[in-house]
Amino acid sequence: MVKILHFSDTHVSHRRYRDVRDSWKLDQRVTWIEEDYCLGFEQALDIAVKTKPDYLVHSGDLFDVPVGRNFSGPSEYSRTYVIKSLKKFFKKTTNKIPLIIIDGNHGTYLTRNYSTLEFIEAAFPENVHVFTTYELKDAIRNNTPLVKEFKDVNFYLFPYFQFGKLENWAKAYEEWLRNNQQPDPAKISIAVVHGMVRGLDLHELILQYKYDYVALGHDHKQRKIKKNAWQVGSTARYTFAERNQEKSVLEVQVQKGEEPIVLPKLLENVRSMKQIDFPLKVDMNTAVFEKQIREHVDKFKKKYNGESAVRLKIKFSGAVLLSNWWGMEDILVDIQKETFGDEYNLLEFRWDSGEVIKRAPISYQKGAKVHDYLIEDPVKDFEKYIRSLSIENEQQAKLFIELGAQIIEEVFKSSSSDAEEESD
Ligand SMILES: [Mn+2]
Repeated sequence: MVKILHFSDTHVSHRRYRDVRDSWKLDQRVTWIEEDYCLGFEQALDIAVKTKPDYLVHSGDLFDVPVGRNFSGPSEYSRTYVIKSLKKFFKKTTNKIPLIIIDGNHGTYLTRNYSTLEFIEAAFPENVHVFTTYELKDAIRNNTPLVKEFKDVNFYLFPYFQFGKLENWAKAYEEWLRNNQQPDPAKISIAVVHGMVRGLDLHELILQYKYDYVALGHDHKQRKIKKNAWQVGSTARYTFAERNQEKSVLEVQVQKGEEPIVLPKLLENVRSMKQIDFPLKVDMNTAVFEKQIREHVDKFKKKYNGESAVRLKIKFSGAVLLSNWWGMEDILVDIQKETFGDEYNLLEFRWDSGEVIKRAPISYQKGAKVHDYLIEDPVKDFEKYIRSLSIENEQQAKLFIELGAQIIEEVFKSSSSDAEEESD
């Protein structure tokens, strides 16, 4: 039997810049939110010290950045935190527990053959075994295995790769998988994978082969996929979709040819995230709106304390007059400013009106031209423009807005990482 401790999606160095209180945990060093992801990483290591696994396995997205076209790397604070935590961990466990880490979709430089995991391996060459996306690409090109062999166990590594995006990639990936990555029938065989969408970034064969355990990452919600395959989930809440999730890591006892015994180990210190669902009505005026928003927000009226402060989001639905909405947004900005004072225990205050139907006011319904818009936020401006045309068919209007947004995104695409709901 081998015992592993499985964790993933630590997203260390996740930082938020907009709609958050300007509040440092350590002055000019780290904010509370950035520290949350450091803590998630460290808590997992603390559990590993207690449970003493034979191997520690991280299924990807150790660092949050770089990601996609955002080329900024992890902060010096976070890098140092990771190195210090690992140093402590290896010391407490007398260098006996190897750490295996694969690349996720976060933490690698998209068009460059470099991963942020490399400096970790460089710091602990005896203890840390890193497998990067570009090593995977090399393995596919050269038709060679991506396997780490130990005396008692083989690890089959599957760093993040969207093989399903192109037909010839899918073919090459499957061929490589069949030739090189099949479990050894004589040895405990564990697959480590970053991916969740079958046929796109998670290959069906990985779930079909008789691995004794499949350690999955990428999905932030913990779930059992098959009796031998688990998504462990993230170590800290990341998007507001995770607001009600408890977080844990998995102790897994793996026996050759038997169903693994999987024991979740709860992470105790996880930041609270709350969402208020707020339906809007076309006849709602700004005074009523302000009163109702304040009633919701007043529930967080409590002396500010970074340790327990809440991340809050208001999710709007329904329909509203565009002219009223502009006033409502001004009110939200004012309330946001207030809640970032010391009388509210809030760390973040944001709102999402993406699904709200915004109807143009009468005065805007004639004579609008597209070049009057597209100034501040081209996507939002284009939506305002389409709304100003007062198209009766809502589906058609939405289609125009979506198409316009896609085109503008392509043309104006920024490298900002601060989109509200990012991918896992
Ligand atoms: Mn991911």
